[in-house]
Amino acid sequence: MTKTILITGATSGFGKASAELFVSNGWKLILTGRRQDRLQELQEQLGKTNVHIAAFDVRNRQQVEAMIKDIPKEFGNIDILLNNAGLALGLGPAHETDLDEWENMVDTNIKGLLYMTRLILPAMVARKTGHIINLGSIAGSWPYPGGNTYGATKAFAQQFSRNLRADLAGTGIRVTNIEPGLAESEFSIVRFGGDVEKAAKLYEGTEPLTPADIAEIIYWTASRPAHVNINAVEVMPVCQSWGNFVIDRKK
Ligand code: NDP
Ligand code: 8X3
Repeated sequence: MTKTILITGATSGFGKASAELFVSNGWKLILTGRRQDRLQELQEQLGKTNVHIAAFDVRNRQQVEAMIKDIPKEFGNIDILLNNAGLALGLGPAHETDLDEWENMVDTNIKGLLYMTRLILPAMVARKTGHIINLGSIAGSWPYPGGNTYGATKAFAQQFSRNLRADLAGTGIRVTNIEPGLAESEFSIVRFGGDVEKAAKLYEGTEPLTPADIAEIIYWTASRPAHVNINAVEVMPVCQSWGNFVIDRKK
């Protein structure tokens, strides 16, 4: 039977690359994000019969509830929820950041993920099959200057994924947390408030991960045999490692 994946944040980056990969492997897609025009383009590109689109904001619980109610019957059996929508805002030190930006990251990366998971899970448990795949980050395990709230939201995704596994023991539901490092998408453009040049500078002279790299890892975790649960995948580009710890040397 054709399987269905619901992807949050499908309008760009990892979500879009995952949509392209899953549909090419015969999956049906529910694609979401705030940018309706991009969702429509994707639907045109990937095929109307296999793709349902829904534009909404994951921070808005009522919109999430309405979206789930409106899923057409033929897309109703969701096999994978890919909780991918997320963002980082700013890279300043904690004492200088904008509190609204912190709140936005918490609302998107934590509360959005919670709304989606809590509302989709019961049907998976009832069917005794399903897979929740969350987008964490290396920032959820490893601190760096300016990572502050972003990293903490990804630590939430990591620990929530583990706790979900504990709750879901015996249900057949799988849970995976994907933890990428430096990857080039719209992520840094968003992080730097739309400053495309500043974002491009971050990747200068590096060979970052690509959205296609991450989509392949997501697809791999999803296509393991049903008795295999990949708990987490931490992945960096070869050019990145743990070399950025700050040492305050007294002169
Ligand atoms: P992009 O900025 O390219 O994509 C982010 C996606 O999230 C977009 O489709 C955006 O859609 C969606 N989104 C953001 N806010 C909301 C919201 N409030 N409601 C609904 N959708 C939203 O970034 P990436 O593809 O790189 O990032 C995807 C995930 O991976 C994020 O969770 C990110 O934190 C994580 N990640 C990214 C890394 C990187 O270096 N790129 C590394 C590790 C993790 P729209 O704007 O249309 O709403
Ligand atoms: C994004 C990767 O290293 O910028 O999650 O935090 S990093």
